[in-house]
Formats: sequence, C-alpha cells, structure tokens
Amino acid sequence: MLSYEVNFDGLIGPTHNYGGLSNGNIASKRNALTVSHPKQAALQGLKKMYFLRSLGLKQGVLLPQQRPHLPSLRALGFSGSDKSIIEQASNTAPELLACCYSASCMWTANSATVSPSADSADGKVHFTAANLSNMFHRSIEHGSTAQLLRAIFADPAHFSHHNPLPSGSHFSDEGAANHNRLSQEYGKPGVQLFVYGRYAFRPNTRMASKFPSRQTYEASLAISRLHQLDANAVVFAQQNPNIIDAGAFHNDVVSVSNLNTLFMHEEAFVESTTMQAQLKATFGSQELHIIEVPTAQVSLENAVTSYLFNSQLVKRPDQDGMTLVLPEESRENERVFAYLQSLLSQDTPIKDIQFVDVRQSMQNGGGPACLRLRVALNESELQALNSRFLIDDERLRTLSNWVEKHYRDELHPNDLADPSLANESFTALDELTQIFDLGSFYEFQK
Ligand code: SUG
Repeated sequence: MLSYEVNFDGLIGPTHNYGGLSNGNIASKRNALTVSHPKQAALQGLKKMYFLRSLGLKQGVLLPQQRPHLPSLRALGFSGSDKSIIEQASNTAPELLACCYSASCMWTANSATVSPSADSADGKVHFTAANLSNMFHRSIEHGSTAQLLRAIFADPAHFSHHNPLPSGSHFSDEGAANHNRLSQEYGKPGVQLFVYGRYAFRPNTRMASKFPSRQTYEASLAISRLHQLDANAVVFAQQNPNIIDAGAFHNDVVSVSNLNTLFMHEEAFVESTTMQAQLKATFGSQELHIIEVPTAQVSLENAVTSYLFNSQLVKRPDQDGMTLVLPEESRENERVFAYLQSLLSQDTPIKDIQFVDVRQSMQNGGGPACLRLRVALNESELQALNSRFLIDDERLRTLSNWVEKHYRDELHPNDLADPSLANESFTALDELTQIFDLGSFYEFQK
C-alpha cells in the first residue's frame, strides 16, 4: 500500500505577537514587546504550505486556538464580562494577559507526538497531545489540540488518541519537536528516536544550567509505552545540555530526519557516537544515513541563529534525492550557506535546498520545522481522515482571503489591552469554524 508523510502546518492566529514568553528561546527574548505583523505572519505560513504542495507533497493544516484564552484567565480568578476580564488582567497582571493572547499553537511540531501504524502493536496511528507544561503560555494548548486532533483523525478503526501526560515537571512533554522517526518507507516499520533534556526521577549527571530542559526522559518513555512501540525499535537519547544552554530549546533546532536520513549537528546529543551506533544497530541491515555537521563548519551560535536544522527534510515524489526546505535566515548566514553548498557536493541523500520566508514566526523562535506536525499515513488512513484539513489550492485561497479580511497588519504590545482585539479574533475564528464545518468548536462559541 502507498504511504505518505503529511505535514500539518499551524495556521498562524490573528493575535500573533512577541510576548518574550519563552525562557531559553533566544529569538523570543530578543524580540520581546516589539511590534508584530499578524497578517504577514499568517500569509507567510500559507505561502510555505503552498510551496510544499508545489513540490508534490501532501499538506494539511491545524487551526489556531481561541486567543485570548479567557477560560484560563477565569481559572486564575478574573471574573465578569469578557471586556472586564481583559481590563482587569491588563491592569493587574499584563504578563498573564500576554500568555493568554499568545498564538503559540502555530508551532504544531509541539502539538503532539505521532506514531505511524506500522510501528504500533495494534496497527493504528497513535497521537498524544503534548502537555507543554514547561511554559504557562503553552500549557494552555493541549485541551484544544487534543480536541482538534480527535476531530480530524476521528475514525477509531485507524486512529488512537491518548490524553496528554499528567501535568507537572516530571512528565513535561514538548511533542514531536523532540522526536524523530527513521524508516525505509513511511508505511514500513521504523525506529523512533526520542530525545530528552533531563531525567525527572533519576539523578542527572549532565543537565543544562542556564536554560530549562523542557522534555523529560520519563515523558518520552511514557509515550513510547502508550503508542505500543516495540522496545527494540526505539532509541532514547539525551540532548546535549550545552546546546540547550546555547539556545536550542528543542531537539528540532539541532537535528531533523526523514525516511532513512538523519541530519544533525555534531554537538546535538550527549554521547553521540554511542547514540549513532545504537541507532544503526536498531535500524538493522538496512541503509541508514547520518549526516553530521561539524562545529568547525557551523558553530552552535550559527546553528541557532540560522535555524539550519529547523528545516523540513522532504522527499518529492518526482525525485530520487531529498530536498531540504530551510528558512531564509540560513541563506543569509554566510558560514551556513557555504556549508549548504558543500553539502550539495557531497554524496548524501540531500540533493536540493530551497528557502522559505517565515520571518514573523522565526522572530519568536519558530522555523519551518516548528510550524509543522509530521503524520505518516498509508492510503486507507489518508482516506479516513477529515479531508477538510488537507490543503488544496482552493482552500489555500479561501484561507488567504480569510486572513486578508480579518487580520491586523500590526500589533503593538499595548493592543492586547484593547477588548476590540478579542472581538476581532473571535469573529475571525467563528468564520473559520464555518469554513471547516466544525460546528461550535471554540470555548467562546459554547
Ligand atoms: O515554545 N516560542 C515557541 C517556539 C516553538 C518552536 N518550536 C519548535 N522548536 N518545535 C516556544 O518557545 C514565543 C512566544 C512569545 O515569546 O511571544 C514562543 O512560545
């Protein structure tokens, strides 16, 4: 049976702003409280989807969540009308208002971990929405994420959904941003590589000291159990604490995989040689390509600022080699661009490089790979999902028109205090549920 990788990109929401909310994410801190451009951000995201489709790939979309998330503000003691809640929060706790306004669910690589049916004992595709418990503004995403994934992948004959892991620091889970899968074909059994930053219950011999290690080993292990993975086909590896302290807050800032190829920075993992040997042994006699980028060619700083590894490594149906879809920032960084030229002259599966402009997202630390959730599906699973969430050119046009109609060109930090922004956002989202025929999906619609 044919099988595919479908990338589900986050549609960037109308309240995209720079809150400076993520400790350890250098771009988020650097751009804190600067003016954002929500319309441009969403159009950049849609253009990326359009571009990937033009490469012959299957493209899906995940919807923005309700922001401001008034249920969270109510849970924190603000009461009264929507307008009054926003006014109280902006006067007494602007940091909470900013968290509840963040459009961070756009980074769908963090929305869930997904295991394809070929790897799971029950032959189903497994989903666990990430609890994102490390950062408050992200910890409010998982309820709506789980609800949306259940609505898209509804057929229980093919899809199995798990509740997010228990909240709290022990099972802190950041989803697919710390998860890679290697296989010869999307629909054939593969090896899943789970990357964690720290142990929650065992003593840590090495751990990042400056910035938080968001993913725990125990969270990754729990997901591998929930997804019914073969213990002989999973590898757990620790992300190098130095690289977390250099600003790589997720593993997808320093590595990316597709099919039988892993593209990684030399310093991405603790005990990298052992990890690679384990990966090769687990992969068996099949061919596995590990492309390791030396620090001498791309420093940690350049890896983090250019987001070289936060690219999408994809296999176009019409070509033998793979294409690396990178952020424009990688082209602009001289050292990184020189490395990319040398990569193309080497004998590796990567034969082509392409660049996309997702600068609005990049300024919050989210590159092309952060904006997408990979879901490997076979033909019958593809037929079973809610096809409204698969993008074709007509849907892209509809969504671009919707963005043009509802989004602001600019958002200043003070605009969050203005209740009319909430109304505009809800009006836009209400229309979106009609486009996707979702019924009453958002909290404000109930
Ligand atoms: O969790 N930024 C996100 C970026 C997520 C990138 N995702 C992956 N690497 N997969 C984060 O740090 C910044 C929000 C703000 O500051 O307004 C933010 O949440």
